[in-house]
Amino acid sequence: MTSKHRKLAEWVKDMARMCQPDHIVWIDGSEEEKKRLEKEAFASGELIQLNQNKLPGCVYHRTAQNDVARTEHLTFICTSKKSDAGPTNNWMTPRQGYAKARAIFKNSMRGRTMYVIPFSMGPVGSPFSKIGVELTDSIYVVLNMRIMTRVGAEVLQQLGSNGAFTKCLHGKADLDINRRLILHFPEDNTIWSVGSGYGGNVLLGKKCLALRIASTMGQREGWMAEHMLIMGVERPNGQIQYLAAAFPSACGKTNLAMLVPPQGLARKGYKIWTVGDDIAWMRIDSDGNLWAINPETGFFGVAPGTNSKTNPNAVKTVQKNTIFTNVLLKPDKTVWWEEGDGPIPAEGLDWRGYPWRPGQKDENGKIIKGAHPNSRFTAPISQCPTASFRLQHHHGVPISAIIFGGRRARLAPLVYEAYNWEHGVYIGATMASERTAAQMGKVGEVRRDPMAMLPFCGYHMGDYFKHWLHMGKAMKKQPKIFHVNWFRQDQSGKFLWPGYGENLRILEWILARCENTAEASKTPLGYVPTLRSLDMTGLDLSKQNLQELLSIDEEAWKQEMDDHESFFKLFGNRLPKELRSQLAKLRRRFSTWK
Ligand code: GTP
Ligand code: SPV
Ligand code: MN
Repeated sequence: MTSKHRKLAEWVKDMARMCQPDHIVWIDGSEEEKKRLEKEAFASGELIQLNQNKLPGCVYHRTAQNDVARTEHLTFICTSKKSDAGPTNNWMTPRQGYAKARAIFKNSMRGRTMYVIPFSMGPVGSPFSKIGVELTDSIYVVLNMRIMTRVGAEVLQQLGSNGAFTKCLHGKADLDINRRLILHFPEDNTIWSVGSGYGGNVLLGKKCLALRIASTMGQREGWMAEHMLIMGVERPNGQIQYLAAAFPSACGKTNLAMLVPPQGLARKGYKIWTVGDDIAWMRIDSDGNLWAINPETGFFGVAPGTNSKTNPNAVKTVQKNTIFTNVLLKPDKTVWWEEGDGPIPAEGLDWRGYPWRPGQKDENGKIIKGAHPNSRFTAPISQCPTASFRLQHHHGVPISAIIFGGRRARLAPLVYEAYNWEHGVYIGATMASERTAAQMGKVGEVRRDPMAMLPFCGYHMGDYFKHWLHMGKAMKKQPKIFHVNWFRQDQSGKFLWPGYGENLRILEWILARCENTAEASKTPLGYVPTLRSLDMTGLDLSKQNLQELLSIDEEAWKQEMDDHESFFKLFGNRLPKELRSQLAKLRRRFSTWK
């Protein structure tokens, strides 16, 4: 396979001249190709074939030990002007970026093959969709991209002889963290990633293109690229309402997107439809409303904590054709992870490849985990029992509500509703969450993560807030905006809310609010459910706990508002005045409360 696209062919040649691969192979997306690549990777040890009776089509991969999560400190937005990257991004000039990375890429593919992956984010040919071409020297990346995106001949055909595409270059080089860079060049529609083999750093269609680069395109072209799940909730009358929800990494998007209704609500006959679990591209359609697609075709989900109780649909999804990364390998060539299904295995090889037994401790007395906390599965959405029938739909689904949320052990109530779009943008802009294992750094530290986009917004975040306000004004009917917190804890550090499937009780309230049929009380934060407005049938939760979950601690919020204020200072005069005025309104509501 080659291309009649002259610029594409030239670019591939240029990159090959720099990286010096022994071979160049164009990816066509065929089954035969998959078998061939797997066989090669089994032989080299890049992949291990799993038990084909128990896990047909599944493979296993380990990354380097220092390469298990996104490295935000090595991720850069390379623009001519620093102010275009803004205060929340690492910045270099394009010149610096290319020069630094070129030195690492140079000759780095000697003895290796360079794969050329034409891919489409979004259904091929949809008005939402964007095309990219990723060059990589990793079979693992090729096999992941084949699951996560639409690849191959069909995409090349759509590209034609001079279509636009994002130039994505990835090389493992020597996997040295000191020679690792994830660079974005929005002015050139280009991404260069070198020195890593971890998902979010190397599957360039995902965070790099579909969020960082796409967010800049969205700002320019009048649409939105967001770190959001998309799901539909169907009622027995057949009516489906769709929600989009932005939670930071490892805060529950995959779980919510495919939730199973709890026993107590079974009589109501809800059915859940999963459209996406990580990324939403949203635009205003000809009806004036907000519509969304999931540009991906697979899940790259967190493994630990996934089991038949917490997420039965994910468990069913990963029984075949799945790539497991950094989980525990059992002697029978099946896999396991902490809080996974089945008995804790008596032995296995841990994510680093070392012999492992339960309870084993390291030299500091800490329990050694079998699976890395950020170990992941890559699986096709089409295998999910709740996969939406609209996944291939070129116009996506209409969005009724947008939900923000994060991990806040103390502060944020279980759910509240914004007074209007502008207030909702304020809630999104001031979101915060405790850090998880999905990014390198100290786990548990609270950080502001506006719209869950802190690591993913490809331009000045002040302008990003402005874009949100602008989009709201351009819509005929704005979705309502909510904030949720599944992670509130009691004094002893136990979660107050059972979460997972039970979250449907909160979604039910949210959807009823969208139709003005649920009760709420006015608070300084927004509308909060009255105790009787939530259906708690079959849930063993004391009234006292529910009250605590919905409570607002005025003193703590005073501190929080001061924090919002100092966070806003970061954006200087590029902070939209509407957000400053929302903060003043919030302060005023607190001062006249009770
Ligand atoms: P990324 O793929 O990193 O963007 O993460 P995500 O937002 O899709 O998070 P995911 O659904 O994978 O959940 C991450 C972790 O949070 C898992 O360990 C889950 O078990 C846990 N989790 C998810 N939902 C809930 C919930 O409702 N309550 C509690 N307590 N934990 C949850
Ligand atoms: C996240 O960290 O938000 C993820 C996983 O979804 S990764 O693709 O690695 O970024
Ligand atoms: Mn994510």
